[in-house]
Amino acid sequence: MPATKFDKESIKNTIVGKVQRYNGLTIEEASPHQIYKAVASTVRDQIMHKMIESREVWKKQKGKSLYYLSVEFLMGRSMYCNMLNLLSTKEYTEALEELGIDIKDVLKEEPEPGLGNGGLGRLAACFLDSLSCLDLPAMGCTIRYEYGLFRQKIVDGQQVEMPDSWLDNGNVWETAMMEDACEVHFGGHVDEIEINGRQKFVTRDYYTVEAVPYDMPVVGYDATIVNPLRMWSARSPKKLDLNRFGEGRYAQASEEIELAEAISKVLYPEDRHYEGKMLRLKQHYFFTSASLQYILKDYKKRFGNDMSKLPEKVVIHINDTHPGMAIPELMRLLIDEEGLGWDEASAIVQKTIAYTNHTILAEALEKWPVGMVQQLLPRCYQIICEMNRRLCERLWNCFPGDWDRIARMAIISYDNVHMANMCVAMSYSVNGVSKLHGEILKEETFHDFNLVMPEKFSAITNGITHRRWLMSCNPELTDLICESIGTGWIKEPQRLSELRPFADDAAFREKFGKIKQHNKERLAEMLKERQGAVIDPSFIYDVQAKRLHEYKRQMLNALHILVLYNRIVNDEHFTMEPRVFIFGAKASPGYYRAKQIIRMICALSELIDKHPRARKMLKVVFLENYDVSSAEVLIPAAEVSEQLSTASKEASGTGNMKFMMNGAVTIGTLDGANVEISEQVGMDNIYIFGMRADTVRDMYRENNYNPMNIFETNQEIRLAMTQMIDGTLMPNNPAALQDLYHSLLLGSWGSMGDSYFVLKDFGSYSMAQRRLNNDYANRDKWLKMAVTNTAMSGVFSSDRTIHEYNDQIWHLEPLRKPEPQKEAADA
Ligand code: 4GP
Repeated sequence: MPATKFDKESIKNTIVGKVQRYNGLTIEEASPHQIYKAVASTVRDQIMHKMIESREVWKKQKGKSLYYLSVEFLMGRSMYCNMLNLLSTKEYTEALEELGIDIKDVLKEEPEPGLGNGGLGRLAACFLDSLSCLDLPAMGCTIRYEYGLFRQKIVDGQQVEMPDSWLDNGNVWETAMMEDACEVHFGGHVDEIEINGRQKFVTRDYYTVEAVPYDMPVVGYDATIVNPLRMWSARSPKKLDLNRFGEGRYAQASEEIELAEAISKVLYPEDRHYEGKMLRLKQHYFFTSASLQYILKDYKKRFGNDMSKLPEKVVIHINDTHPGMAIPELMRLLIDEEGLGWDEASAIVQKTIAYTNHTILAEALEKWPVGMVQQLLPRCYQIICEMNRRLCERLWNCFPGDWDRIARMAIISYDNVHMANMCVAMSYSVNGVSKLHGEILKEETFHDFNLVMPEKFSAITNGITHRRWLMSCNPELTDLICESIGTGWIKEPQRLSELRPFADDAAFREKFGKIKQHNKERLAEMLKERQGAVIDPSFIYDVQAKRLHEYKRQMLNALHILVLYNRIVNDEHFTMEPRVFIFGAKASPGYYRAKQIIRMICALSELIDKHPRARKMLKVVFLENYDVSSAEVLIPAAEVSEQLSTASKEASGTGNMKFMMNGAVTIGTLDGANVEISEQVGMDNIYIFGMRADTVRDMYRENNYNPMNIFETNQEIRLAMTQMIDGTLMPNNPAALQDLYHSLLLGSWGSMGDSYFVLKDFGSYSMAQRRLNNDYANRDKWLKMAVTNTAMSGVFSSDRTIHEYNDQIWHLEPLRKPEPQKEAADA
């Protein structure tokens, strides 16, 4: 077996050799990017050795495998985490040092794959890391988007979207797996024919798109296994049309190619128009169909043609409903290609597919117009209709005559295919992502299903990989923890709790505080370098970093900052601990109000900077293009973590866990995983405010909330809100924030205004902020809280999450390296 650990000398020689061979240069002549490529491909060589080893064991063990289907995998840069997981950071750092290169300069050269948007995509990436670390065999499946999401620029205080061409210089980590390329068919019509007395369905006149897989290895920390992330790329089977080209019709000559390849261009294409919506449906079907074809091909190669054993060897997990077409597609493949009957196929599907829900927001519960599904996927549509018919028949027996309820639960109703209903009805497991979210799914979102099939429902709280979100992004804190409690926590993260007594140790607290200060300086440098923003590292670093959405209530934070500004400006005796509020957030390109909130934050920043007294105590920075790499610098520097969602709306949150692990103290509502964070650290080590989930539910039900009452009676709120539209915030365009202003006061079409209760929760938030400000002034008290947060964060490692998924849902056997003697005996 080849060596899987490279020593310093061989690393040096390999890097020098690669620069020579690839670029014909010496190491001194090579550019930083050329050096990055040489280093990355050296790491990759090391991984490939491991991969061969891992595949051998996997083949012999013949166990069950997981396929984790997700439209997003927000992986972040790979190089440093790969070195870390190979236990080789020291060797690489020293080898580079001896070559006269600072590893930090090399790491910066790696482009970040932007194959995700938010929580759901980053969760998928953390899961892959933990799966590999726990030696569980799995493959992530997604689309190889050429442009990912978008790069955010702030121009004149507004978000501008730019294409994110992360593949421009190639991707060192991926390998094209041409032998697994396959065809995906769209459109056409279905003919029913009889062959040997059996009814068969054949689709004709379809068009084909080729799916080409690219695999990226995911190494586990000190583990045997290397799991692949498989990214499917769309390619047209058509070649250039030479006739058209010859006629000078150059654009038309490659038109069809472009159309097919549009499928893997961008993540979440704009879907306000028919074409965009259609493209999304194509994307979803494209990668689920390709993945399923591969899964069945591989299963048959390993276990033969008996499909009844599929659920024993394969579990397909769908990360929210986007890959939900896996359900009719697996039915199609089993019936049309493998010759199974409906009942047999349906029983297999219902034992193979598991589903996680990530949101209860009504607008995020996916549905597709019937006509669109029928046109694009005619055979799947037939299958969906039959699934729906059988489901409704079953429901009719449970709820005779209750048409309304049956319509709510049906897969097809009111001319739409309801993906969540299909996923719940046809998978064997439905899970929520925190305790609270699990309860809400059972009691509200899927209440009716829970009456009929309660055994399917569970809640497994999300987690984050502590390798990336502590060890890699906060090496100094990692060293301090290891010095204090040893290294056992690395493999058993819950043992971080051994750190808790150190909260009372003054010397430890001081070291902890120094590291935070150092991380704050590092962030200040990054902000200066990236966008010229200057922040003072002696200020409190208060961070709200997450997607921009009304329910996450960046608006509550912004309004509160404006109130603080007014207090400073209007009361010469008012003082506070100086604080910089840092926001990081991308707004979906079509989400007007979210973009307005970004405008408001940027305007706030300018307003404060202009005021000589205010800027001594307050600062607002909008971090451009918040992504995994910037999060890795931002999070270790944060002291306050803002988790402000309207209770019941944030399914879990995972940013909250990352901040906590790095010693930030949370100010938040009892929503999602904040509830469990508060249970871990205790109410003395967190600032909880605002309405609880059940109160929010009652408020929606009663529908008699009137934000105007608060506006009229609370002078501070009234002043701040008026400043949104009177030219104070937007001197050049006072009307710019009018819609935002109105949304907080007036509802439309009979709904109430301020539908996320910003004004309602303001008072309680402001009081919690006051307490926080006073506590921060007491350094000992504050550091105790910070240390306690880190100490109690181990339970939020995704290793715990993956253990729970495996025990409750997947039942995979970890891959075990064969004993050396046993291997000899086998040979
Ligand atoms: C997110 C949820 O909003 C977040 O609360 C949760 O932590 C995360 O999934 C992972 O479970 N949802 C999405 C989405 O990202 O696109 O629905």
